[in-house]
Amino acid sequence: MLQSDDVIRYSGNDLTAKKVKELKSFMAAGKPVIVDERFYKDAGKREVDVNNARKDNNQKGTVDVDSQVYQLFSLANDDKYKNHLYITGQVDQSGLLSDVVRNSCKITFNTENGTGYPKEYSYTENGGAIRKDSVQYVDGHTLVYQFQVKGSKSRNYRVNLYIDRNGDGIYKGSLKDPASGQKETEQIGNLTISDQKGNPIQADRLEAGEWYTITQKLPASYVGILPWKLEIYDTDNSNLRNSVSKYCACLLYTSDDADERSSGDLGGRRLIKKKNKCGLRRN
Ligand SMILES: [Ca+2]
Repeated sequence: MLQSDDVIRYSGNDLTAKKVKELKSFMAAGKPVIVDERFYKDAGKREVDVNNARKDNNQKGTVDVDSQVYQLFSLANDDKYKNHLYITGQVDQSGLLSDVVRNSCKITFNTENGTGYPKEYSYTENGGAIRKDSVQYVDGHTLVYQFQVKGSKSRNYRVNLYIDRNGDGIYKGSLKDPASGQKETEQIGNLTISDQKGNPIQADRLEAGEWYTITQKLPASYVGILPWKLEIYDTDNSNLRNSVSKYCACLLYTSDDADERSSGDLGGRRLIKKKNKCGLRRN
């Protein structure tokens, strides 16, 4: 971050724009970010010790004005974030403590009988090739989740399910339907959710500590490796969220009672090793 006549700044020293965005979301959820006071001229005024020597030779501070960290550190004076951006030496202990213990939320799957989430895409290899008969597929073209929300009893939570159909690692993106030219979302709408007694539950009325089941039959066009993401968030503060992503695979869908597993060609064209099909990006 240092930049002056005798110091060269390498881009690797900076945060990425994505990381700054994540930290902003983190603070917006009421969580704390702590910054070293050496990056501020005066911690009391929370003024960034900016380096803009190209324009003003007196501005030879520690933080490059063009950097992403400058964007982050400047939030010390932004009304939306300043209460959650702490500067060492000036830390409000009680505020920090309440930020640290602030209620967050978490998805917990039922792992007792292995039905907490759809069967994971897996296979065994034979001489470097995928053995077709070893590939694990989801039964009945239906994704089933059994999960609990860990969170606060006084809050409501919403659940969303996404499938990364174009395999770009981004679950909220949209892609064009080649037939209609229309953009479609990767979010699965109208989730079928029930509580432990089997009563239907709306997606935004989930409560902490209760068990829920999602049983979602996928459209026939959902074939091959399907990376999914199950996400929950606090309906009062959508920045308080948690998600889990995994892979599953669906065979070409013909009919409810067809024994799809025995059909040799089905889905085989799209059997691609995970590392080739899907990048490491996550959102
Ligand atoms: Ca995508």
